[in-house]
Amino acid sequence: MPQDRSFRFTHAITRKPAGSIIRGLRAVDTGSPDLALMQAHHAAYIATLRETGATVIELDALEAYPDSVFVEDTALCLPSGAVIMRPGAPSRLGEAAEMAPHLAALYGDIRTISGEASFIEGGDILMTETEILVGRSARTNAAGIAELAALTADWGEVVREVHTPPGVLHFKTDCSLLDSETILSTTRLSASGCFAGYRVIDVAEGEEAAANTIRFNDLVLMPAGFPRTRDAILAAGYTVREIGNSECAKLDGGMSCLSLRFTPRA
Ligand code: CIR
Repeated sequence: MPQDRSFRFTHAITRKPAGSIIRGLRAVDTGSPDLALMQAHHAAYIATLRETGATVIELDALEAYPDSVFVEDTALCLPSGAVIMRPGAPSRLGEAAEMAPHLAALYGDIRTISGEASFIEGGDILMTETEILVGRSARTNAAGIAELAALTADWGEVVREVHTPPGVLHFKTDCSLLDSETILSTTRLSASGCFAGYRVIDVAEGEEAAANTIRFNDLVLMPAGFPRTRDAILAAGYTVREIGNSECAKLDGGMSCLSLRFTPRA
């Protein structure tokens, strides 16, 4: 396995938010997202990824899929190849096939979750240096996880099934990787013991929405507005960039959802 595979990347793929985002899925209606503000936040996010030296591919908006800005859910990019997901939200199922050709153009080996009863979304998957943690959720089921494990076994991947806290959209809504041994997590998730063996930094109480960050090369991108969690990450020695996330948050989206991050292998 390449060293630091879980946070050092040469490439990212993003997709422009569509005007149809106002019809995007959300657990609780906290108001309609402002497309212009979301576009400004999205541009800042992409500029920050580029600041690390990475190539960022920006795909066109897909009006037919309101949630398609959240590209992370469509695929899992690994050192040996990419796996096309099978989103559990019916309105998002078609997004995966839209992503496949873009990854096929960069990767030599593309595999696809295809079982009729298998559902799995990238937001439920946390790749570390040594394993792939997959949280069962309302979007990801045991059949999807088993199929991912079978598809990636010959790449040397070890898949471990864990649980997403009740009422939480995705596993990674509540956690993120900061480096090869460190995970930022809400206490409601880490209390399950699923991060035994890792160093865990706690998200400040009341700032649970700050748990979804990304470590991308030398930077940690986190949503703006969570000063106590930001200070905890800074105190641990990371370089932080705060990105506006108010509009994506209305749709339960955060830092990880907005990109696929990878180092392609021919
Ligand atoms: C959804 O419910 O599918 C979108 N509104 C939000 C998806 C967020 N994706 C992610 O956390 N990976």
